[in-house]
Amino acid sequence: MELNLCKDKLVGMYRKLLEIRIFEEKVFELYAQNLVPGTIHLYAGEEAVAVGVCSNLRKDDYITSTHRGHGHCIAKGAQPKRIMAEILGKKTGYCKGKGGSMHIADFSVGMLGATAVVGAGLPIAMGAGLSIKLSRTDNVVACFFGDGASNQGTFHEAINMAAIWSLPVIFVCENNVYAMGTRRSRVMLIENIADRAQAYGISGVAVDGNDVLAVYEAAQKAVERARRGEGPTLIECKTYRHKGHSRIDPAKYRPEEEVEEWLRKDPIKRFREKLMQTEVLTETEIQQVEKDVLAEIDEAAKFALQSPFPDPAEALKDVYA
Ligand SMILES: Cc1ncc(C[n+]2csc(CCOP(=O)(O)OP(=O)(O)O)c2C)c(N)n1
Ligand SMILES: [Mg+2]
Repeated sequence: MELNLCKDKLVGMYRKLLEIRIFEEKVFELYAQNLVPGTIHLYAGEEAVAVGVCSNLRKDDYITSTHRGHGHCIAKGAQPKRIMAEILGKKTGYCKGKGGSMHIADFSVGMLGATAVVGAGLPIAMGAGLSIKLSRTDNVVACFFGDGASNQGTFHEAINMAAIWSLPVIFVCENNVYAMGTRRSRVMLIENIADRAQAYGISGVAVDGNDVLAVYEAAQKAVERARRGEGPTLIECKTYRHKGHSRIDPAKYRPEEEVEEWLRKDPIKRFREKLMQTEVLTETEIQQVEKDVLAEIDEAAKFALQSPFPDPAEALKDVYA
């Protein structure tokens, strides 16, 4: 193993990767049974990004998320059963069933919120960074966003402001090749989104987003820099979503060979192989982790399915402030 990480840490990362994948598979299964009232954007295939970054964060650090947020929530320590309940529109969900998949937040673990508005997490992360700086703590905030979002004005404004004020923000671009059905190369001429960091005078690095240890290492440097008060970093993680953009998208715009190539680079398969090759885990231990995670997600789904829907009389409660 290139990185000097203890067995507990590595197994914890493997478990999180798997938790996200199995959670998303369960969401898809429930959606197919018509049990999901709103839309969903699945994170399967991109797990190494959320896990590689969040494994460097403390509970009192922050993250902001996107419309594709289930994986970010789980990686930062939010409870899968309450995320699942929210997705199913149940009273026990994070927003009492009124927000759905794209509005999940859990301030108790520093998860500041998913958002349906592409690029909206960037200025929120910048603001959180400013609050950390003014409070003089050594916390950091990691901001997840897509390749599409990096063409929004918020990307440029938030990064520039974080740069000039040297805020403790780690900007994490999840470049999954597409923004809905639009290929990245149709909407930007540069190869690496990370190169945009130069325009703001900060460090930028592009990494294999399907290699959890590569993401971990890049995030570790960025987090250390931010904690020392040396300002933001832009990390571009090259990755791919296994499913279509959202629940109704069969993703016919993607060439079959491209999908197959990325499936071969599956982040979980790769990490599992590495853990076995380096004798961190045996086949039996791997199977045990998988069994535990399957049971945990089954339990989460059961909890969500058995929970009641919110009372219609409370429809407007907690909605307006
Ligand atoms: C401001 C805004 N513009 C457009 C949309 C519609 N929309 C939803 S997701 C999406 C694509 C986002 O692509 P990317 O940032 O690459 O994230 P990905 O879905 O690939 O994770 C678009 C255009 C929106 N929700 N908000
Ligand atoms: Mg994208």
